[in-house]
Amino acid sequence: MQDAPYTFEVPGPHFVPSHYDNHLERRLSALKGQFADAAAVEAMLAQGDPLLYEVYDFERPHVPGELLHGISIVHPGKVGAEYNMTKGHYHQVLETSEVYYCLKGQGFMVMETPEGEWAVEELHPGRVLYVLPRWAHRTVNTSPNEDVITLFIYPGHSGHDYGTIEQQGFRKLVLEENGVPVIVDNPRWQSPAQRANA
Ligand code: S6P
Ligand code: ZN
Repeated sequence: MQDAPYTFEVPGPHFVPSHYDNHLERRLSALKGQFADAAAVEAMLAQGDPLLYEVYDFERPHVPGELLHGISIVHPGKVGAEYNMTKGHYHQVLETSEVYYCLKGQGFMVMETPEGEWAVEELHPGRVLYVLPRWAHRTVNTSPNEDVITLFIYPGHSGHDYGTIEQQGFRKLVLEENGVPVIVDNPRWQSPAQRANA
């Protein structure tokens, strides 16, 4: 871990940081239950386990006052009709936010709150997205053959809650229909009231 102010470069076209501490790779098998088309997941896994996205980040203490930061790279592709995407998560400390700056590609950030509000914002190079506290977030790559690359920054004590999204996914899915992205309801999703009565 650095003990003096530091800089790094993110040179195009690949935007891999000039140095970093951690490199995470997430493959389809890690998102198995997240894609709507289970048969398409199984058919793809029978042929291998494609790399969906990568994260490069810097080691900083997980405490208030620090800002965790790095580069997220979501590769293009689809699972059935659904575009490649990240797992998505709430922050464990719900009242923490995040800034994303899109460096490359076309995609969406799919977001929702525990109360069932939802939002989908487009990502394109040069666009900054502020994810408010309480909003779960997932990056989706709708580019035909380009990575979606973002710089992210969030508070050191945020933590991650993946379980809530793993259980039922996001309220909205991003699918390809007639060659264009469409936002549709996720049939697996339940409202807070439905969940309470389940
Ligand atoms: C962390 C931040 C990003 C994601 C990354 C991968 O709070 O939102 O660094 O970790 O985009 O997504 P995920 O959902 O697998 O963590
Ligand atoms: Zn986050």
